[in-house]
Amino acid sequence: MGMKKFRFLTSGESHGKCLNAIIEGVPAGIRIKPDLINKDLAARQSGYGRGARMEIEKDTVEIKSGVRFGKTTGAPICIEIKNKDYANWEDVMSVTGYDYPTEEMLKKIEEKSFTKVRPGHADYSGAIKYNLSDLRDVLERSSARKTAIEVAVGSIAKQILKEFGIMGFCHVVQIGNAKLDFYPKTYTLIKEKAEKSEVRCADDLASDRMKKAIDEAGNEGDTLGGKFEVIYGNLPIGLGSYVHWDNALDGRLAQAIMSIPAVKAVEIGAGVDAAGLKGSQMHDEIFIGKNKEIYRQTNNAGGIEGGITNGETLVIKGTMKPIPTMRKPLATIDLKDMKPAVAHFERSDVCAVPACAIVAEARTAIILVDELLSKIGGDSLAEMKAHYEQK
Ligand code: EPS
Repeated sequence: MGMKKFRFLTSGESHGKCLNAIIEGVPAGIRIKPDLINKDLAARQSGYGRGARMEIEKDTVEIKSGVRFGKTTGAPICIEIKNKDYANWEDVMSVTGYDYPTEEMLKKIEEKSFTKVRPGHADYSGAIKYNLSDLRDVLERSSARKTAIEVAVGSIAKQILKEFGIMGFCHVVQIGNAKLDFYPKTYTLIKEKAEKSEVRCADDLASDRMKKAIDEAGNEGDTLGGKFEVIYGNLPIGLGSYVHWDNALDGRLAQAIMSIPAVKAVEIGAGVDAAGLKGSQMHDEIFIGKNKEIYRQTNNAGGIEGGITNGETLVIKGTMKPIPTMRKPLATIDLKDMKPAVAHFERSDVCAVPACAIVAEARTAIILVDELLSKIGGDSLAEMKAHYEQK
């Protein structure tokens, strides 16, 4: 995606040494708290239905450059998360070949190679695109493990946004067929309740139904998808643009969230329900209060009109498909001999919707901070704040 001001690249494999990122465009003077990054990383790891890998890892960030005495200096920031599981994969994920491999090493490498493609994963198209014969090479980078470092980048973006009072959260509204029917009245309540739930859902009864659905799917060797919401409040009016399609904020957010592994749909505000509404039901009427303040009573636009923030709360929904790595045998082909086969299974999650919501919250922050920096500019927090006052 064409980022404008806040740019970053990540690298790393699921079972390689580490995941890392270099971030550029962070103004000087921003206080970066590693504890807040680690809190987001822990949130991404949590959630009922996660697999055994999450018991091995305890994702923590190491800031390697660009921060001094707790504050950004304006230099690029390098961050790293170590894969604890690498200790069990050193031979299989070795960067160099072996001149004298032991029998044991060869056995391990062979054991971890696979050619039976998992329908729904990147295996088949990835092997053909990159001309790879061992699907291990596709799995390692296509794995959702890489979203850990994206959450760390997003956490830094969130710390910049917080300087301007812009805050967000996410919550789960559906897992399988279990839905959140009754929303707590305020966003504060939704956030508080969701953070206490094992499935990040703001209603206890719905949480129980979701957990039950996960148990049932897990017992059958199956997996479940679902739906989540990302909410950001206190946004200034004017982020995004109607002038060119690639600058429309709804378009940029949709791209950022659609490209999270397993996401199949993104909605803003009323989203797909807009199809059945009349114009008079859909559009959020504008009123002026006693003190000349402008307010609305509805937010079907989800905080964006004409591709631009309109000062209302940003509401995005994302839909995640069920994870394609599953114990239940799926018909497929073996690329080794092009014969029918049963798909490869490697330990996996039954459901990762709560984790996906955390990734979406992080990616939203990345787009919002990029838009904020593009709008107001500034090489330091002080300069940004001065510009923000004048906006
Ligand atoms: C993940 C780590 C992975 C998977 C999961 C997400 O770890 P491992 O493959 O070692 O079990 O648990 O990835 C997938 C299910 C997938 O299909 O990509 C993580 O850190 O989020």
